[in-house]
Amino acid sequence: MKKLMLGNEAFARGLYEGGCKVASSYPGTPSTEVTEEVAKYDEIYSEWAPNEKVALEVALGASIAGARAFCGMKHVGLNVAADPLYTAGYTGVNGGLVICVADDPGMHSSQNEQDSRHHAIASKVLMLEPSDSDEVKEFVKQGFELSEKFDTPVIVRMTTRVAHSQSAVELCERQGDELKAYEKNAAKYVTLPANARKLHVTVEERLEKAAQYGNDCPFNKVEINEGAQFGVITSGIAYQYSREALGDKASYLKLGLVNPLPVDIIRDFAEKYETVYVIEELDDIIETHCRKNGIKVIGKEIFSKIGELSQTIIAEKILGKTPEFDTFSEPVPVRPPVMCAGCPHRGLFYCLSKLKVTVTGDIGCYTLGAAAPLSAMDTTICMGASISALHGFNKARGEESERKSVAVIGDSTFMHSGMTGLVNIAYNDSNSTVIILDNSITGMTGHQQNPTTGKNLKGDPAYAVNLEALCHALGINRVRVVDPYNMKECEEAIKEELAADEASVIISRRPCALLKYVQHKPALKVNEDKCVGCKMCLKIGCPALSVHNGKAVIDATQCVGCGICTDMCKLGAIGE
Ligand SMILES: Cc1ncc(C[n+]2csc(CCOP(=O)(O)OP(=O)(O)O)c2C)c(N)n1
Repeated sequence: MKKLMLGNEAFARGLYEGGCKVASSYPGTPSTEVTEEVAKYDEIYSEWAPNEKVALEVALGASIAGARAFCGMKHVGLNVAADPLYTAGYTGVNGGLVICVADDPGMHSSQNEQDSRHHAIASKVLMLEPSDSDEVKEFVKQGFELSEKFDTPVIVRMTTRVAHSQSAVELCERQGDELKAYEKNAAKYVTLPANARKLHVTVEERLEKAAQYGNDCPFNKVEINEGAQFGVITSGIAYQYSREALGDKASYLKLGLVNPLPVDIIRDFAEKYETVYVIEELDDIIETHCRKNGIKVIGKEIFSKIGELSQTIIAEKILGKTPEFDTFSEPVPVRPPVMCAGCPHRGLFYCLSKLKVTVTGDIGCYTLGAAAPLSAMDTTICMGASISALHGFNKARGEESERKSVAVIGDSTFMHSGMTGLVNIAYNDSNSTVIILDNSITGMTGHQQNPTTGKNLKGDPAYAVNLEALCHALGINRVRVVDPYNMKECEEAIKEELAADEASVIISRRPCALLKYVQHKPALKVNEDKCVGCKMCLKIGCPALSVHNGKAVIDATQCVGCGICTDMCKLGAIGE
């Protein structure tokens, strides 16, 4: 039977069919749906871990115990999980271990554009790269076999377009879910230097063998077209773009096993053509491999390392012509991301903006506090960095900075990697003020549960971390809770904690306005007789508010009656 599936849904299907028993992940666009789909299969134990390092360690533990296991994340998540990854390459596996890493060329929803193939090369583990949903499912399934055959974790690299596009997938039965025997094997799993030195030799031998295997394996395919004018070496979504742009004018070497890269099959293919292009998104990894092996190719001298490729780019660069497409006659309006109407982060950010404090920010919906008109953020680096960067900022600039700087971090991000920064503040004694924006959900990635929300991945009741008690336990005496819909209370709390002579935490607590259980108030209305069109209400950047013909207007389809704009209007022109 065939079914139309998103790449991420097909990934989950591959895990199911491949006999996966344990899955542990941390959300991150564009990888999140893989684990959400896995949760629908009762045969697989699945969970959200607090971060990617924990998730990979859980999956590796399950693999060593003899189960086929999985762990999923976005590209930057692999940086967090890099520590266990690099050593997992040495220990190898027992049950097959498949890791999903989803790259985001074009940075649709990411803070950088790193190419995860570098991690596969550096950690010396195998990497597969599929180019449509059916291939995703097959590669994941076969990834377990490959993992067990070569005794290594196998990373399946997704990119936004593969993860979030649909194509037909052939459904098969589940197989391979028998638990393997676990036998204590310290030489393999205890990476003391004496063991690790031997394991490193094994790793190098394994890579050699896998590169040989790549010359004749189901993942790497040659497609010869009679009369082709040139050859194209490609992988992943770039293969689809190339096929569409160049059709039968080219022959193709489509690489699915992208680490380690084979030599012979590439050389044999390249020898057939005078001109050979390497078409790959982001970095020049296949191209450099070719050059290293004396194979003449054209790559990044015509294609950029920045952003996504497309059919148009490939046609323009290689054929010198722009393909014609049917387009909408009206241009699609630009919709920059904004905090939603009723977002609990808004009131707090307005206070920070009004008080002109320096804000070391973090990653979540609240990063939008950096955008005008709130413009209340000075830094955003990576998850967790707000708290540690504030500490560094304060150590560098001393009391003058401690009195006017705060860190802001979401509840999920605090659980992910904020706690260690807070313990550092307590331990290394800076008078820093941290604001935890507790909206009771992982909002940015689409409402995943986390250890503070009281629910697990399946939505069942779970232990809920008490943030106040946790902050106390980490060494912070001053911990207080405010309601971000109450701007007066927020402003006073921020002023008091900045004036205090010790480190403090303010928990700004109100559930995300989009959560199903949140009851909304009726939409607010503007009293046109009182409104003078001063635009004070627009300073909070609410998408439900605009000014037409000199009067404020509230879009009743968006307004949830949070009342922040009511507080902004000194003339009392906004109310129920
Ligand atoms: C290392 C890493 N993993 C995952 C992500 C994807 N991501 C971006 S923000 C975020 C969490 C946001 O949740 P929270 O901190 O609760 O803030 P909210 O969006 O709810 O305001 C995640 C998982 C990322 N950017 N970096």
